Amino acid sequence: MGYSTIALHCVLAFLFLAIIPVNGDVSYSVPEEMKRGSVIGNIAKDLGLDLRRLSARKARIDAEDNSVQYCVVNLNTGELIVQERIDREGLCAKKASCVVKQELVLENPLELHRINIRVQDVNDNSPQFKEESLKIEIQESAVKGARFLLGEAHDGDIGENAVQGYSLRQNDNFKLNVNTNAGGRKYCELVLDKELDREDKKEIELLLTAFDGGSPQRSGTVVIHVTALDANDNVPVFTETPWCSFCFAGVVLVLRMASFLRKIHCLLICHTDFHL
Ligand SMILES: [Ca+2]
Ligand SMILES: [Ca+2]
Ligand SMILES: [Ca+2]
Ligand SMILES: [Ca+2]
Repeated sequence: MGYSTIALHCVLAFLFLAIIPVNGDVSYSVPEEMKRGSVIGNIAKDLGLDLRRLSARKARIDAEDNSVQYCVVNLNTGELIVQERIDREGLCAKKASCVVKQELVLENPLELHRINIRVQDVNDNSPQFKEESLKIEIQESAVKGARFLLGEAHDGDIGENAVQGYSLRQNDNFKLNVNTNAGGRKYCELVLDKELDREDKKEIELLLTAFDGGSPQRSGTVVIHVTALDANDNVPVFTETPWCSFCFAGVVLVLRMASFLRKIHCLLICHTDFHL
């Protein structure tokens, strides 16, 4: 195919698109995850179309740019009906605005209407930590006020439906400090409130909860295993055991016997000298 033929096709395609009348847009705002078969709105009514001619004009929904066709039009009622799952997180991730674009196509004469479906977030995700449990090792010599970063939980939802805060189950040694990073996300750290004593308690189990601001509220938890590492904070101390007591008594007895024998020996020598 030569360049001239391609150019001709391009021109024809352009002319074809140019002569399709694109009429007014229509917009709807719907919550994500509506059930299949749910009614988004009455598009025939909203566009002022003649309901009796929808079938004759072969009214149908097309997906713009060949993406998924999320809805269909009911030719009897003119209603726009959900056909595919509309998952805001899958479509738009963390974007603040999420719009699905579809088209209503009519024939005789050919007519297009753009449909913008604004997808509203629903609180259908709970905050989640990367791991089910965390392990932290802390020197028992760590001082009160020492901080240990815990990171953050993730929630696929946006706005109030995303993570709003954290809480730490009541315990003897730690408090929780919640900060906000440059991107506006909240993260937390453990703050040592009462110093550890490995000799008293080597292992401590904490429960950290992240919660969102949705309604109903959702939350996620992670167990934190804290291990107190040994510091050389004890001087050696002798302790009296039954065995040591026995040893000590034995030593005393031996010394006394030695003293007694020395006295006997002395008396014998003196006695011998007296007779000589
Ligand atoms: Ca969803
Ligand atoms: Ca959501
Ligand atoms: Ca959520
Ligand atoms: Ca120690």
